[in-house]
Amino acid sequence: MAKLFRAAIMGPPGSGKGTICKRIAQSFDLQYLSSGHYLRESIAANTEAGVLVRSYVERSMMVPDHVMTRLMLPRLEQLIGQSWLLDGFPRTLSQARALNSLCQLDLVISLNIPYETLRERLSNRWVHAASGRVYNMGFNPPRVKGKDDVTGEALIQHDDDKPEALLSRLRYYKDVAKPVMDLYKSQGILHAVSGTDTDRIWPYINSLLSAKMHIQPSGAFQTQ
Ligand code: G5P
Repeated sequence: MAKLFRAAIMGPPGSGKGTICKRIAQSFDLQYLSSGHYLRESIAANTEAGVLVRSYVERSMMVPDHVMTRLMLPRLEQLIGQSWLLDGFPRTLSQARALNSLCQLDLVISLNIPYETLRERLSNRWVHAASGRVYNMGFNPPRVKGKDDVTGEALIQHDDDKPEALLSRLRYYKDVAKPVMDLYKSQGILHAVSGTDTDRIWPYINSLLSAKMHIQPSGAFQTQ
């Protein structure tokens, strides 16, 4: 019977987690769960939890651990018996411990991208506010400048993608991520990947995952 494979991607804002996760999910047929996506979904639903979440996300602050675990763990519980890939969760030691109590990860990829690259990418990032679709004026520009490809609505730029805000976000990310990475290092499942281009990092990640999984002709896969 195919063994389950569970992985997570960690990395600072703008490191390309979302871009790489979409490629992994497509190439390896994994269920893909993005914490940012679920947060935006709860904001759009305008529930009590969504209003609380909005107050953090709008200020580029980390959403409290108990809110995050309540958002993510039930979704993972529904995927018992399936393989999946997490983007943006866990981000803190408390979230990692909560996840550990539910299941053990097989692989954690940490994206190590230089600050200058992050700054340049995020200052070129434009988003479609309603859907969360992300564009980059150099890497993946919209078909029509300033407009969302699907709806044609105007794209916006986040205030927190400005250099001053970005520097403090990155410092904060480093502080909270370190103990999480130490935990996964001690479990022998952490792989750090460094580089400046997603297209150059991708072949390495592709080989790493191929080495960890054995893809069957049907599209099912096994851990080695
Ligand atoms: P998110 O949505 O998880 P972030 O801030 O962690 O947001 P972000 O900024 O969306 O992550 P990313 O997913 O790492 O970045 O990167 P991406 O979107 O794929 O790529 C960034 C840009 O670079 C895009 O424009 C892309 O096209 C471009 N790009 C990619 N590769 C290349 C390349 O090779 N070259 C070039 N030139 N461009 C490239 O979370 C949102 C908020 O929710 C909260 C936090 O407040 C967070 O800020 N949150 C949590 N809070 C607490 N705990 C958690 N677990 C939380 N998860 C989310």
